[in-house]
Amino acid sequence: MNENFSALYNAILEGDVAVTKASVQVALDAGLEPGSILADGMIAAMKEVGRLFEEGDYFVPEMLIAARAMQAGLLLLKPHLLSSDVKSAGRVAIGTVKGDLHDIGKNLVALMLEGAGFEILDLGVDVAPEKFIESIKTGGANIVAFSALLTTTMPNMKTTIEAIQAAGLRDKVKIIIGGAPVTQAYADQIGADGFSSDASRAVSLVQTLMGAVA
Ligand code: B1M
Repeated sequence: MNENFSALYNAILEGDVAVTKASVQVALDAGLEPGSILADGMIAAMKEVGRLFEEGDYFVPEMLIAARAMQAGLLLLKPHLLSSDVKSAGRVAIGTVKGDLHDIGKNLVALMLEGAGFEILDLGVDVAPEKFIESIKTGGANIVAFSALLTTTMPNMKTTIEAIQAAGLRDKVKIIIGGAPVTQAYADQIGADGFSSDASRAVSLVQTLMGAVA
């Protein structure tokens, strides 16, 4: 753990919203880089939460309160991660696939894309294929992004691509996928146009693909 962020890290582990917010503010006031506060303080803590869950030391309620603290800290950090003078570079519909309720990673990807000038249609969590289809048909999405955190919900990425194909819309959009269990090999296997392992790589991926759809 990075010593600069021990208070923040521990506050997220304990799910303490007030201390998380205060620690983010202290780090910002000290001039620490927002990207580092996010990666070395906050995401590092969520990784540890996952490890504790795997070890059987944490259960779902602990994961849930840690996630709440993370979201509260992210809200404070958001304006510092976004740059203000960017024009719309395209429209991205993003959602966590059906059956999956994890949204922190998806929210981060949306935040980074927004910061890079993309318009975001955030479809939320547990998103059915029909909702992704609507985002293309009536929402005007150029790119559709799926997130999944569970090995059991990853197959819904494939189902959603098949539904988009069946609706005759596959050649209208680029589809990208991501989330902890997702890999480039899986993206290739299900016919997605791209995969990204993290939020900042998602930005360069979308920029490249927008070049391809523009
Ligand atoms: Co869940 N959970 N969870 N959980 N949870 C994991 C994912 C798990 C790995 C924990 C573990 O066992 N170590 C495990 C999944 C195992 C597996 O399938 N391989 C797990 C499990 C089992 C479950 C439940 C089944 C537990 C249960 O009920 N018994 C249950 C499922 C509920 C459901 O979805 N139907 C469940 C529930 C929950 C909570 C609701 C309590 C909570 C989520 C709250 C919320 O999201 N609002 C939760 C949490 C917090 C986690 C962990 C601890 C943290 C996830 C997180 O937010 N990480 C997680 C353990 C872990 O990930 N190590 C775990 C921080 C976030 C920034 O990272 O989401 O990976 P991540 O996003 C990254 C990249 O993946 C990527 O960019 C992001 C930023 O760089 N990325 C994309 C993500 N989406 C992308 C999309 C892109 C591109 C990149 O383009 C489209």
